[in-house]
Amino acid sequence: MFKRIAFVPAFILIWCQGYTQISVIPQPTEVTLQSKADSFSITPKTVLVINNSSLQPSVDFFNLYLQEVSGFTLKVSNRDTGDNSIFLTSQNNIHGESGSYTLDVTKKGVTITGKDGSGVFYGMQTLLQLLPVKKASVLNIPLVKVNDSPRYQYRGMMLDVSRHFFPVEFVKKFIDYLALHKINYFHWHLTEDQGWRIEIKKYPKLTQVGAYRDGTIIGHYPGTGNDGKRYGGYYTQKQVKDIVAYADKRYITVVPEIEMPGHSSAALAAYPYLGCTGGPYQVRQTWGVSKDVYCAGNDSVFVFLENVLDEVTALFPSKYIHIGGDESPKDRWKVCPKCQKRISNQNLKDEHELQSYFIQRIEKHLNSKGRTLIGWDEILEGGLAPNAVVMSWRGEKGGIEATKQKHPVIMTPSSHLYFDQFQGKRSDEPLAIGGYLTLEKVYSYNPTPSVLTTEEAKYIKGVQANLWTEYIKSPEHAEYMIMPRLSALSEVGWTEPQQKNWTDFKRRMEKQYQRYEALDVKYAQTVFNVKQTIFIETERTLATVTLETDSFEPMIYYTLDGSEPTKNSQRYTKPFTVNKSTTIKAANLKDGQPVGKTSEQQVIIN
Ligand code: TNX
Repeated sequence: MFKRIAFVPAFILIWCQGYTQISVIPQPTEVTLQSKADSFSITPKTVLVINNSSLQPSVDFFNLYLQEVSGFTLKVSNRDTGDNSIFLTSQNNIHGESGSYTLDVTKKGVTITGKDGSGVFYGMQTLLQLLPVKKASVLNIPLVKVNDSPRYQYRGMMLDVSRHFFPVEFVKKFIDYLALHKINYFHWHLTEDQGWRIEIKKYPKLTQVGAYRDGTIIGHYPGTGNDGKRYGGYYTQKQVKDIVAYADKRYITVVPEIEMPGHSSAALAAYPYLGCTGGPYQVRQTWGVSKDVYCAGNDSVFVFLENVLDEVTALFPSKYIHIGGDESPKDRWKVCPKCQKRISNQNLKDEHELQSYFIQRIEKHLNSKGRTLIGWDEILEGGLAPNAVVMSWRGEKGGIEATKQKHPVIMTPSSHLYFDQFQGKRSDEPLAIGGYLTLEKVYSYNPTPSVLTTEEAKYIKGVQANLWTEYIKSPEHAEYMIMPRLSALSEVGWTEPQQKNWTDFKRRMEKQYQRYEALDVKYAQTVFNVKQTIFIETERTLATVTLETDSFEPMIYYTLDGSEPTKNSQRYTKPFTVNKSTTIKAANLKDGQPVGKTSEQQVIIN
């Protein structure tokens, strides 16, 4: 972080900047601070220079950010005007994979050299993080040299827009957040039991019928009733194209997910012939898993899905197309004459092999269009489709198995990367699906399991976090769930393990919170809450109390008499013991004021 030292020589107050450490997230491969005192000043006179119009998206993003955080923009030129410029160029001899870059800040100017367009973009993201976070017309940045390369080529984040619908404006904001974190895949979960969200011209009822439900359960599943309110929405193909182009300018590929054979109630409600029983079906109003799925014995289901996928591939240039594949019960298939006939005609062993037949048939179609199928790890059951990519969500088991079968894998285990879980103590947090996923736990994740051989490890293509939205109804709540955990994800996907360090990450996050605030992000402040860990001895005569937060160098104060902690209370420095029953109240104070929530815990001693 930057330190400001004030001194007063002869009547004039001069602020001199002293740089000690910088705070870039994700942590780059190599950062060298060239000077503790000198800096380069970006002013409204500084010029952005690009020698190739393909780099325009990087300067456009730079100016959008600068306008938002600092209140001005820079002129863009295609000629180097000498000093006081930020020069962006791409050269494929830069060391490392796609996305690699070098950044060089001298007293005279800045040079960003990317391996490719995305490398330039990421170099520019790093430069944005060197800016002071406040409105000013002179922005001093430290003289640094950065060499940087991503660890994985797939760094993703998923948004479920089906359980709850999010407007185009928010989807774009979400994409901006990914861009700021050097994340390059936006997995867009577009179809579900509770809503079909993408216009398909050939099947208008998918959105006329499938995009709306007549109510939603109240509270946590199974709920305390139904609100009876019609709910829904969808994206037109025009909006989809606009979002794909928006993401493309941020070097983000949008991977659409069209769920099959399960999680398809909305499509069945629109076209009941797609199910085994012929319906009627309902756009689901509760969460969980439905037994009604696409019929695997009916050829017209494949005609339908292939037509849908043809419209989808026309909208999304992504090489990857996600077809879901998760949580598809076999109940209907077991008693469906058409499904049973398919099993015998195709010499399949059981319904798992029927699912594998289903996915392989879809894969053939996608492959014929030059696309690669991604599925959740259930697609392993009954045999993996020959060219499929596996997204491992039920832990790492499926992912590990897929690497042994030489299939590419994206790790997204629910244990570490499901951002729909509570990020702090349940009573302090908004309703969530369950679980407990702190910033530290996300940060600790290593997508390449240590049990893999070097050869197997090559199949781990990357990592993704998911935001399922059963309990997330508003953009503000979605922001709260992803921020700050997205910052931890970015470092998990980008930074080599030997460069990662939890304490230093917490230090760098202090600056990141300021950036969030400058961008008006409604981030969760749970990291500032004091967590109490109490260890009670077997005889219950003594308890050891540890107080900590997920923030850097907290100032924790506590009381044992039930009163609110203030700066005059006991300052916590190390674990302490109590030998009688008491209530421990602890708070994290910044400039004497509490940050985060005060925590309270009762200890019973015999
Ligand atoms: C499982 S993850 C699901 C989703 C739910 C999620 C809730 C996956 C492939 N399926 O349908 O929303 O759990 O955490």
